[in-house]
Amino acid sequence: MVKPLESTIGSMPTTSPPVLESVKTETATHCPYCALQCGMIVAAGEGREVTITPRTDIPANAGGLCQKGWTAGELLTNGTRLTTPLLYGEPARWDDALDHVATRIREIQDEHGPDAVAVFGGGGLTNEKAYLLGKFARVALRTSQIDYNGRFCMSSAAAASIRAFGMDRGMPFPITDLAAADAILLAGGNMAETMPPFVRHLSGMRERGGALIVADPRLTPTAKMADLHLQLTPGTDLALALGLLHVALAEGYADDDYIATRTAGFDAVATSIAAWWPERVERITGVPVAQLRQAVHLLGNARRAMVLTGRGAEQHAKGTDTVTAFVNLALALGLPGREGSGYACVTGQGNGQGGREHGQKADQLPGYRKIDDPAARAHVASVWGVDPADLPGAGRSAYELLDALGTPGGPRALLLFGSNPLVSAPEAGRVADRLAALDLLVVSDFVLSETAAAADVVLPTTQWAEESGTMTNLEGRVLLRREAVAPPSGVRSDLSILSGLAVRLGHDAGFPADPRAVFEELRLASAGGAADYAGITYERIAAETGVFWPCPAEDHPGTPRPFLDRFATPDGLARFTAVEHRPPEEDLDVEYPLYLTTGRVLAHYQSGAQTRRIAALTAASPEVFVELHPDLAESVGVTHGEPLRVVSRRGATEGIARVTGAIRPDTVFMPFHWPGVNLLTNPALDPLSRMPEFKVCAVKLERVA
Ligand SMILES: Nc1nc2c(c(=O)[nH]1)N[C@H]1C(S)=C(S)[C@@H](COP(=O)(O)OP(=O)(O)OC[C@H]3O[C@@H](n4cnc5c(=O)[nH]c(N)nc54)[C@H](O)[C@@H]3O)O[C@H]1N2
Ligand SMILES: Nc1nc2c(c(=O)[nH]1)N[C@H]1C(S)=C(S)[C@@H](COP(=O)(O)OP(=O)(O)OC[C@H]3O[C@@H](n4cnc5c(=O)[nH]c(N)nc54)[C@H](O)[C@@H]3O)O[C@H]1N2
Ligand code: SF4
Ligand SMILES: [Mo]
Repeated sequence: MVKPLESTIGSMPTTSPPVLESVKTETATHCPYCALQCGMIVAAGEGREVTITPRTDIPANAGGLCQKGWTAGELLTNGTRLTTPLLYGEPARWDDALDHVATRIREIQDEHGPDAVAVFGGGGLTNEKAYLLGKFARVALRTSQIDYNGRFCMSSAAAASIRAFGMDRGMPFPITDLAAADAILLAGGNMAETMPPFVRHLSGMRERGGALIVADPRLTPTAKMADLHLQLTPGTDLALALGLLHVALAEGYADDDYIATRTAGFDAVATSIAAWWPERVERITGVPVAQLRQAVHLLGNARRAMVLTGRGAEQHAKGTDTVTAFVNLALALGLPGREGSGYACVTGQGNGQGGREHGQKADQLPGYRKIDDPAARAHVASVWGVDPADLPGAGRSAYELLDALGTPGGPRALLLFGSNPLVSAPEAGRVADRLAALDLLVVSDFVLSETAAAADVVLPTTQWAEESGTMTNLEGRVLLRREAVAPPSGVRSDLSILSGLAVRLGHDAGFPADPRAVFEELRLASAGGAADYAGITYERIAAETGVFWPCPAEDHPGTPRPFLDRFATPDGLARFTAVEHRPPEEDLDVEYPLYLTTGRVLAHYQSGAQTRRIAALTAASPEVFVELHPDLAESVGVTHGEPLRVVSRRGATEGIARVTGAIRPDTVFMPFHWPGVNLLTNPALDPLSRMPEFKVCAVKLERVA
């Protein structure tokens, strides 16, 4: 038994599934989790049990999956799955739940105005959902108050890419280019745990003799693979990048022809870099001068080189300037826009790239258009059949939105799709207070996440393998996620929820629940924008294993490497921008003498809402831990495996001490997959991207009696 859509998977090699008692339907689709969007085949039989095998036709994973991917099927059958709407904690009928939400929205907006209702989305939502959510906010709610968790993810890299290249295609080349490079500098990424199949591209490069340089305060599994590990102090990447550029210029590695013909603004940066001599950079970053030089030699002597950033470098109140400094280095070496070389941000969430393009951002309309651009408003309004003057303007960024909830003048209702901010937002204790101050909190989810548990109305939704839609992976390749099993009875898709609410708010048309219909409209709305999907169809995606945007017409091949001839700036030149290093927003002092940095472990995903419900993953990684150096452990008087309290100015939490020489003695690391860690983090925001400072704040340690 083969589903109709299967006839369109083209050259996909059908790997034979394990011997099965009954005939299974095989569906070629993608992983529910991260931005690598590994291709997988989901084989489903009579019940809802599925077997997952990796696809070999998707270059990003080429036959690989990580533990989260292999075990993703459990999400479908998990006993913790939501199947009934909850109205103030009680099971409710769908009509009653949706009627209640619509009535309360009307009442709240009548009393306080359209902006009293806010929407929060997620980078895990399909393009169709992200698009319809943005349209729902602007057209059905007429609110400006919409933003999403991508603000917490790659927004600094996005802002820096737009500043330098005029466009934000996180990785502006196919991922397979990595293996052909001769040197790669990875600042603040731990792909061996966050995207394990990505590692094959890095090791492919190393097997060819290429060099990997990793900047991380911890000797991570990724840093262990590296030829050179720069174990910098948290929050000092900006100084590091300035120092590398200083050495590169001083030692004659600047690509003068490239700088002259493909860039603007170099002179100001060259002047600003003069004071960043290596000894000064060593003092700030802790990276020895010899290693700074070695890194520059490896990059500068490479025929093809790449500079990559991950969240470690980006999630800072100076994240945009930090990425800009790395981009300046890449530009000086002549890398971006050259085949086989370049700068890339390694995007995180499943649809982290597509989710930032189609209008769930506070300042954005579909196609990566700016909401304050009159031409963009006119185009999108015409697709939506509304008056451009009726479209709201820009709203608050994610943290500012959460922080304003229930305050005088702030939103009084929040509709949340695809995020668990009670666990994942900075200074989460404050966010909990703000959510509690709302008149109405509505959460759509398929599990009772911490945030859903605090909601007035919970709407149980379909998940990855139970619905179709497009996802744009970290390369900018638009992929098709296909329905592989029928959803359990009682749940509705996010699109159907939006559609049902829109009808109740007086919009009988314009909010289809069918993903394909939404995608057809998205194509029109994005046409002519930076992220142009006009030429992409579900059939093409299936036949071509994905299409790279921009793709303005059906006979256009798509754009794997958008910057080869020119950058997306008005004059086609990339921009250097002079930036200055500054210390973390909250630096060390006598009372809080240690840096806390946060991040991920292999077995868990994000707030843990999904992976903490999967037995194999909780067995692999059962509890929150505090990674600390043996010297520090000794001075605190704690041994490996003992509980430990970590305290910041904003809150306190506990974890099990994990004593290891792999971390700097002045730094502790905690994963944020469990509630508690974000009680500590600092919500200081980057002035441009509004990214919070997740990666560095000051803490002290206390023994637990
Ligand atoms: N297993 C797993 N995989 C995931 C996810 C997950 O939750 N779990 N989430 C996905 C998402 S949304 C994202 S955004 C990506 C994130 O992918 P990564 O960016 O690889 O993940 P992080 O662990 O947040 O941070 C990477 C590294 O930054 C280091 N770091 C901390 N502070 C600093 C600093 O100041 N400077 C530098 N240079 N490094 C620092 C940390 O030690 C850590 O090893 O992963 C995706 N993949
Ligand atoms: N301290 C610290 N905090 C961080 C970070 C860090 O490095 N350190 N990283 C930040 C980053 S990079 C990110 S991306 C955020 C992520 O943090 P969150 O935004 O909380 O992301 P998830 O945990 O993936 O939450 C997604 C929720 O939506 C549900 N869900 C998944 N798919 C769908 C869907 O299609 N529809 C609906 N309705 N629901 C869905 C899931 O079950 C889950 O409950 O965390 C940020 N917070
Ligand atoms: S690397 Fe990411 S996309 Fe691939 S299997 Fe793991 S979680 Fe899924
Ligand atoms: Mo992320």
